Amino acid sequence: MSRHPEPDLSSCEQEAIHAPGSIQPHGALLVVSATFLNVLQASANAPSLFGLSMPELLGSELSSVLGPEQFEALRELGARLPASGEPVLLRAVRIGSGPVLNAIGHRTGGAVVLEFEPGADGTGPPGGLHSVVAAFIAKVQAATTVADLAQRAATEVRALTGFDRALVYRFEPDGTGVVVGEDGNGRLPSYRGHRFPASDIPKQARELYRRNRLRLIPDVAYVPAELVPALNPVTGEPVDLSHAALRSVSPVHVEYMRNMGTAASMSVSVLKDGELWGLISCHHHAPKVVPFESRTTCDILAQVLALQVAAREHAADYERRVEIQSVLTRLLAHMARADDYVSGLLAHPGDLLGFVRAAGAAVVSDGRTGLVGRTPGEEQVRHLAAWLFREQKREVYHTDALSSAFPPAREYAADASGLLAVSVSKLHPTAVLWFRPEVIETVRWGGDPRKAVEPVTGRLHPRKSFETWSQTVRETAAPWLPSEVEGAGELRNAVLGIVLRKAEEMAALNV
Ligand code: BLA
Repeated sequence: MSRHPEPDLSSCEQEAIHAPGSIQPHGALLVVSATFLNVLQASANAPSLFGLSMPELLGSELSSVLGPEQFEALRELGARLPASGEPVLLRAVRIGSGPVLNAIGHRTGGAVVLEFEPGADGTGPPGGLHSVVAAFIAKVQAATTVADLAQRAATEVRALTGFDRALVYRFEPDGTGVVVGEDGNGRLPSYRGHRFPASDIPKQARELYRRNRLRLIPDVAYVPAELVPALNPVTGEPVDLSHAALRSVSPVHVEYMRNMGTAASMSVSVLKDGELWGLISCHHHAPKVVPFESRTTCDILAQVLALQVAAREHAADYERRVEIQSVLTRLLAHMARADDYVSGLLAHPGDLLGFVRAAGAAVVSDGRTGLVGRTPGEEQVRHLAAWLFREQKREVYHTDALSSAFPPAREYAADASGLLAVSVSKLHPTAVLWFRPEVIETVRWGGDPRKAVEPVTGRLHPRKSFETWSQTVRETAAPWLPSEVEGAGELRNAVLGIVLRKAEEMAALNV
């Protein structure tokens, strides 16, 4: 089975999830003019909240809906809403004798979206939310690995929100996701270490989650409340709810959550260097609302996690680059001292292999093949190099699954599933090849990824079972790091310099 089984998702990715035209009804939403004066659109559940009929609500000025005092306060705060569209908790409001609600506002297009949702329940953590953040910063500084960081973040977010389970979910370069930290009370199954297909969170959802870092589904059994009228009367377009906390979620995802046996979820984006690194994803067996203040605190924790992850990854990358440069310097010296660079490289196997952490290496030059460490046979290496010269136009080639690109490599997959190769000269076929052995990996998936999507009558459906499904991945090696690939490129340039100089010397001698 191929390493990354992925079904065709084009129809998933096309759903306009940012503008569903409806909301989740645990709160109510008004789209008002930028001046705050007129109500342009209202969610179908807003009339009962405000004690007005829909025509009254839509025909009203906001001041008469909220009462003059609350209106003035909201308008003043609303005038300062950021143009970026970031939602802001404006203030608590009370409509008639109803409960206290949080009024949250943000700008979208030329309008303002006001959301009214259940407020703080008075059960915040002792010492306030800032003390949670301060304590978390101290804890993550003590963490030694990214897994440790992720674990602490999961524990903290669960402690803060009371969800049954909190997962830290990291995206891999191929779009799949791995649960790298988890905290739970045992009520929902554990997915620690499990991998999930890329299709579980399609492309446009990831893009949305990069722009808006938080989403909440308090009750998956909700009946959406439509916006009335469906189109914004000023623009004639559906209103963009990308930043709305109440945005109705994709029906496919609702089905996914039901299949998974979860009644409520919240997920917070973890952004590293502006990109979506992962999510902190929380679930509950029963409906659950998380107030704005706690959500914001979770967002801060997620960003602290991201900064710490970035700091550690950058430090590791820097260390590796320094190491590569020092080995490169030694390799250059070996080449300069030897009669020819091939012997210079081969005479110092420790450096040649350690340079890119390879188990074997080969230097192929003008029909000569030198091998060190764990490599395929000489004939096989020559055959492989000929393929590289013929098919691979790039000067630096790397793969962690050689047999997928070059099937004859199946024969020696145990020794060489990873290949990093630089071709120096086409004229006198010269190349340096590094090999990494096969690492047989057992991947535990959260459900069979070949059944990630079930195409039933026109619309795609998510899978029904999330039972662990183990896959044995063969003929792959530990991936090459960007610093190693770049280091190999630098070595190539140095060798090229030597080869050119030699060619010039030969030419001069011939004159
Ligand atoms: C959204 N999918 C999501 C979200 C998560 C997952 C966390 C964000 C919304 C939320 O916080 O609940 C996936 N949930 C997971 C994973 C785990 C989990 C991996 O608990 C692991 C433990 N989903 C499918 C298929 C499609 C799909 C086949 O399985 C498309 C055809 C779509 N998922 C989908 C869409 C969204 C989504 C469209 C966006 C929902 C929205 O924000 O409107």
